[in-house]
Parts: sequence; C-alpha cells; structure tokens
Amino acid sequence: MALVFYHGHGSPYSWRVFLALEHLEAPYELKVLSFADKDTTKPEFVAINPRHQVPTIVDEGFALWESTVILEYLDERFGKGARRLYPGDARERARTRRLVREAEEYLYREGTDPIVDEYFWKGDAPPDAGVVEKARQRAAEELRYLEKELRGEFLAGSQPTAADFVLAPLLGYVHRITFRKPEAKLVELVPAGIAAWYERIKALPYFEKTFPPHWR
Ligand SMILES: N[C@@H](CCC(=O)N[C@@H](CS)C(=O)NCC(=O)O)C(=O)O
Repeated sequence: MALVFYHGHGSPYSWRVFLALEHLEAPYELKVLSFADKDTTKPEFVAINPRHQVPTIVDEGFALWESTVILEYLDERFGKGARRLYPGDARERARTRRLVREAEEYLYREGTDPIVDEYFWKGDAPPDAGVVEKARQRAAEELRYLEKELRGEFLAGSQPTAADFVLAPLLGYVHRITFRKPEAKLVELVPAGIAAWYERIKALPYFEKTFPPHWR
C-alpha cells in the first residue's frame, strides 16, 4: 500500500514534504484537505493525527506528523544515490539539520510569520508598522545569511536537500505576500543569490505540481 500524504495547499510545512516526496520519487497517494472546510478537525483525520495538522503521512499503518521529522523519515525510507534529503557524512548531515532549524527558528518565526500575522490575521485592524518593519529587517538579515550558505546551485551542492525544501515555501510566501500586499515590499529584500536559487527551485521538474493551485 502506497504511503498516504495528507496535504493542505498553501501550508508551508506541508509544501516541504510535497517537494521532498517528489524529489525522492517516493510512491505516495496525495490526499488534499481543505482548510476552508475544516477538514483537519474532522474526527476521521483527528483519529490519525490528534494535533490535526498537515503535513501528516501514513506509511503502512504508521502515522507521522511534524514536517521536519517527516523529512528525516522520508530520507531514511526512500533516499538513495544522489537523491538524499540529508546527504553526506555526519557533519554534512548536521549542517543540513542546522540550516533547517535556522530557517525555521529565525526566518519563519522572526521574519515571515509576524508579517503574515500582521497583514492577514488581524481582521480589520491595520498592521502594526513597527512589528512589520522589525520582521522585514529580520527576514532580510536571515536571507543574506542563507545566501552565504549556498554551496553551488543549492544549499548543500548540486542537488536540493531538506534545507532547500524548507526554504522554498518561504520564498513562495515572500512572493505571495508581496503580490497580495505590495506595501509589505518583501521581494525587494531577497538578495540576488537567493533570488537566483529560487529560480532554480522553480525549474525543478516537480515544482509546478506542488505549487498551491489557488495562488496561480
Ligand atoms: N510544526 C508543524 C506545523 C504544522 C501546521 O501548523 N500545520 C497547519 C497548516 S500551516 C495546520 O495543519 N493547521 C490546521 C489545524 O491546526 O487544524 C509542522 O512542522 O508540521
């Protein structure tokens, strides 16, 4: 029985796993849950994942959630040859884990998350300009930091890894936020090296398949 992947379009966490499954050429069945229909809170899904979040996978009866943990599992289960999410020796794998953690802790948490909160989750209240500006500065700093971590085409060399798949949805968000709220001026913060890297990510043969359909 193929692995079942419960996904929600537009979730940056779920998007990571979508990219990874495709990159690893893992056999899987995609089940798209609708946030609008509150599918994640329906009893049949809560019975699988009591945290009721996507991404969730079920591999031959084994249910797993938390995107970065899923990435590690998928690498051990399906990674082979040049297609590894955490390639290389112990130090190289540790570096990829560090980049994953740093993108999550600093770029997401201190950069894009507060901006999304201010623009999209405050109802009719206007965004707090101070919060937005601080988060913009943090996002810019972290993007410059990650630019220095590029090792050739991708963050660990000639093939994308877990670090690239965690960063890619963030760049998708930077563009999406700027499209919906041009005044956020986020795309202009992206340094040239990361902009070129994102073009390479978008050129991956499976990227388009993973792109949120309602963003097109
Ligand atoms: N730490 C989790 C975060 C997952 C998460 O926040 N998923 C959200 C979508 S972005 C979700 O499924 N929300 C639906 C709900 O809570 O019912 C991970 O890395 O997988």
